[in-house]
Amino acid sequence: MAAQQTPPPEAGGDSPRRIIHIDMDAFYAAIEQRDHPGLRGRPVVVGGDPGGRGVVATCSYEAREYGIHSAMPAARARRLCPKAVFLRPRFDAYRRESARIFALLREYTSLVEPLALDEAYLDVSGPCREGATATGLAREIRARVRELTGLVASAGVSYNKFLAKLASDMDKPDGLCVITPERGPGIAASLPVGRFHGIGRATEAKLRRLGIRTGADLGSWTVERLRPHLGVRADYFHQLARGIDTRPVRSHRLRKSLGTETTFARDLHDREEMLRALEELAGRAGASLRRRGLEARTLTVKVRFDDFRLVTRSRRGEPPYTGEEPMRAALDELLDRALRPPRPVRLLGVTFSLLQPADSGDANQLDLL
Ligand code: DCP
Ligand code: MG
Repeated sequence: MAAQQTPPPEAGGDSPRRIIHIDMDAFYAAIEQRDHPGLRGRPVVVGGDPGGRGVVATCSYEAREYGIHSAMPAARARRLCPKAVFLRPRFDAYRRESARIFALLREYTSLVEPLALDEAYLDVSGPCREGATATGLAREIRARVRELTGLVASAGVSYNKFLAKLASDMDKPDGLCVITPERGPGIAASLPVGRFHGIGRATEAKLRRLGIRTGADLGSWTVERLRPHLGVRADYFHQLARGIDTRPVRSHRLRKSLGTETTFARDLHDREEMLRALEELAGRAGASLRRRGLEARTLTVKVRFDDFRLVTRSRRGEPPYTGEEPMRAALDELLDRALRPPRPVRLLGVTFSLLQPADSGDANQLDLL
């Protein structure tokens, strides 16, 4: 009942935390438009070769009006908007801007958690500055980022990470949105579960089959009933549905690996089909690698067979994997080594590990990670 909803009693005592989520607008594309004034106001797509099999890393908001978005094949983007300007990424420039932005964020608190080159959580619950509200700080950060870099940051302010990130997306681009403890539970309740942190397409489809579409639907189930469907994550999602998220902001989050996997509704028998699935998984994992400005020394393919036997096969990349390169040959080799002997497959996964900053050696970049 809405009338009975009180602000969530989150960990950390009676006073709610104050979290800011910063996310730069069209980050790579905005840097290109800033550095090449002729591109301002025009559809700009940054990514792979539209003549080949490249994908879109990001695009300017002008390009988004044509339906272009991240992770789409660049060839398709060009069909949607032939007059768009296609550029290859200049990672050095993006990393340099990122380092400057993070240095600025750290003036406000040491509790800065990077999520990507252009994205971070700040916990400003502590004594940041006498009398400053989190919203006031977010406003100031946005103004200073613009002054320092000529780029636009959107910000979300709330009492936890989940809602702060949601908020930064709400008024994008050039947005500042605040979700108060009074509004949080209602917003979480009305949210489609696909927007929840950690609920991907597969989980979303599974929940839909159970008749769960929104946070309110999810919250109306008990954790015990959800557990068979969501496993260990049932509690976490159940809390999100009520606007509760106790994850702390971690300033030194050292990632060891990055990967993604999927369990198929029906076992795969066809090798070509397996290879295509692996390519898709590698594409997604590669995008997270690029977003974080990382490269990986090792690529691992994970296969679970219909008899539940699990096999992993790895290989080293020389030079390291950046998430940019065609993966088919490497995946083909790993699949070959895993399928001995061949059997139907119920799960496939791709993981990048032994991560390092792309073109390492930059102290600021190491700091960012
Ligand atoms: N990126 C990428 N591949 C993806 C997604 C993103 O290479 N599949 C890169 C390019 C983006 C940067 O990471 O500029 C930041 O990602 P965001 O999701 O924050 O996207 P943008 O900053 O470009 O746009 P916005 O945040 O305004 O939606
Ligand atoms: Mg962004």
